[in-house]
Amino acid sequence: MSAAGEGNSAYGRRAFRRSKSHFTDRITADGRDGWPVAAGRYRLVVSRACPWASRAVISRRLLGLDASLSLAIADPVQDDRSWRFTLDPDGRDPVLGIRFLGEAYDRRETGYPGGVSVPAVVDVPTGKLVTNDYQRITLDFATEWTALHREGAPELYPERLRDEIDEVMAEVYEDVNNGVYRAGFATEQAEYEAACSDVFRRLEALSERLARRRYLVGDSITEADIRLFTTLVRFDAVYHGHFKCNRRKLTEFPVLWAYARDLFQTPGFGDTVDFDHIKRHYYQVHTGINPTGIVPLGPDLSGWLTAHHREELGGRPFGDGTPPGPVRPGEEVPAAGRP
Ligand SMILES: N[C@@H](CCC(=O)N[C@@H](CS)C(=O)NCC(=O)O)C(=O)O
Repeated sequence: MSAAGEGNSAYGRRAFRRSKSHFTDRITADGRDGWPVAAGRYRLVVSRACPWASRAVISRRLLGLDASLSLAIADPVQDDRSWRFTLDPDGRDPVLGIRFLGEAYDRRETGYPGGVSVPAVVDVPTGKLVTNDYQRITLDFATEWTALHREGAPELYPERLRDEIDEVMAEVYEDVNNGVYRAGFATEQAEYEAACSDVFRRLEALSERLARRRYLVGDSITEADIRLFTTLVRFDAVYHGHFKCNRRKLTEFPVLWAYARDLFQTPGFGDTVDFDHIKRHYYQVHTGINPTGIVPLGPDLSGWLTAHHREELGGRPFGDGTPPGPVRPGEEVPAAGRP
């Protein structure tokens, strides 16, 4: 299994370190890296299991980029050639014509020794990978792809709130998004305990922050909420058991659980989540921490659809904008993955 970053400490005895994205070209309005924003030119390759890729799936939908940036969904279970298109007819991505995402990496740089990761944006005409820079992709969707935003698209990274959004996202990244991985892939007791404590200390602080405000920054959904959501939605399904972040479940944090349900029930969030892909990926792929590959039956997902009452805090989910329309035909999450 070539698990970029993730696999390292699952098999060795080194502290978990997330690898940096190697391909960091940006797709911009002015095309300064050679990749101008253009309708129909690029393909976003994701796994619905992956929290970093799921950010991109959510913002693409909230911003209406689904009309101009097509979506490839990889099999949640990689093989030794990494992400593959075995969910598609003949095991080939119908647009790129490839069987493995690694083929797009090879077209970009022959013999690249690093791992193949999602999210990835691929240039359709040449079949070359453009970027796998998961920290940058969604910020560029919000700020560079504006010409292709739908009418009523929300402002996910508004200039006036950027400092605060960046500050919140940095803490969420360190202790929550990546904190659960540090705990899950720890190979020393002390390393695990430190990471697990960071996770729960930060979740407590976020609970306090969200007790009286509907969203993390300002009164509308921003990139910060997307990034916290993608970890929270996986918490009880995989991080609590598989990654041993089990001091409390998400459902035992009243504020965070209501916040997560509120977002889940907001168009563009829950309709992108596939719990089946999430569970199968984590439990079957990380054989270093789950050697049997057995996927647990739980947890019960029905709570995701229950009332959250967060609207009583006010807030305007889409600011001056509007919710996105229905999921595009062919991109619906199969019943097996939904609550
Ligand atoms: N470290 C990744 C960040 C994204 C990431 O870790 N994605 C995971 C999936 S959640 C991945 O594709 N890992 C490679 C693998 O599992 O083969 C990068 O270098 O861009």
